[in-house]
Amino acid sequence: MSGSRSTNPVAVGDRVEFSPQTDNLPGLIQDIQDRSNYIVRKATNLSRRKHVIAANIDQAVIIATLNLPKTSTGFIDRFLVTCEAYSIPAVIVFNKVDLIQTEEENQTLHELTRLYEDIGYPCLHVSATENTNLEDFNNMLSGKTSLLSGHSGVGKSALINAIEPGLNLKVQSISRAHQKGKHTTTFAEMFPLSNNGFIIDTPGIKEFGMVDYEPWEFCHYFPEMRKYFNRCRFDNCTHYNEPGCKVKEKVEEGSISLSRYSNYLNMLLNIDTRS
Ligand SMILES: Nc1nc2c(ncn2[C@@H]2O[C@H](COP(=O)(O)OP(=O)(O)OP(=O)(O)O)[C@@H](O)[C@H]2O)c(=O)[nH]1
Ligand SMILES: [Mg+2]
Ligand SMILES: [Zn+2]
Repeated sequence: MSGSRSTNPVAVGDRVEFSPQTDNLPGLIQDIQDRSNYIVRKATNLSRRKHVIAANIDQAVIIATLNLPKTSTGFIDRFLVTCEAYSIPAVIVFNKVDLIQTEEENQTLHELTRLYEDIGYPCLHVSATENTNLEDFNNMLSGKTSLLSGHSGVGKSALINAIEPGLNLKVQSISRAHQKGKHTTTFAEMFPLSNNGFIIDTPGIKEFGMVDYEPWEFCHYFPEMRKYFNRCRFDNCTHYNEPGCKVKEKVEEGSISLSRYSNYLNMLLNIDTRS
């Protein structure tokens, strides 16, 4: 693997040819099959080498919560953009619905669900502790390799345990659960499920690296904007402040959500300021 641009030759989810241990010799990975897709984290040193977090992923599942901790739409959209960039189908699972008490919170949950389902991202409402809709969650994962992600404390490990108790993953203690940003799961690990699926539990996606793109290509990662590509006055329109912009027109009309559009701009402008 010399000359590899990756810091790790083998990643979670890789399919390999393996010769088992013989005599006193350790087993050997002989070959790694081509990956259908993979996600990377930028290596921390200044070299351009990347760290492959996981490979051969059928779908990415973002676990989101409205409170304890609150998942922002900025976080959800960044995750979805990453999935689009890597061509990984994404679904959104809202966990801890048992904690939803007010009508306002309930309305927020349903508005978010409608927003993302209209764009094409399936959503589920579950509770790991109250056993709500866990059968749907289980079916969603059945027979597939799923990458599970979300802020620390949203209940990723609790949800896996709820559908696969035998795994007995470590779950944050109640006293710790209210502190944001404490990662109980510290590296990507893959677990087999009885439904013939596999799950890759990752420690948050903060560090996921993005692929390289030009600013005017960025709207490709927003399916509801992608369809207006080439409909603006300028071919290289970034839908920021150019005149004759179809996307901005759709935002004003209300058919593209303002929250998605502002998160788009935030991400776009960060690209511009990136050295
Ligand atoms: N009320 C409620 N609490 C939950 C639910 N799911 C998980 N929790 C609690 O939330 C806390 C965090 O759960 P974990 O499963 O450890 O969260 P995690 O996403 O795996 O966190 P990291 O491994 O740090 O990324 C624990 O105290 C769980 O008991 C739920 O549906 N409802
Ligand atoms: Mg965990
Ligand atoms: Zn435009």
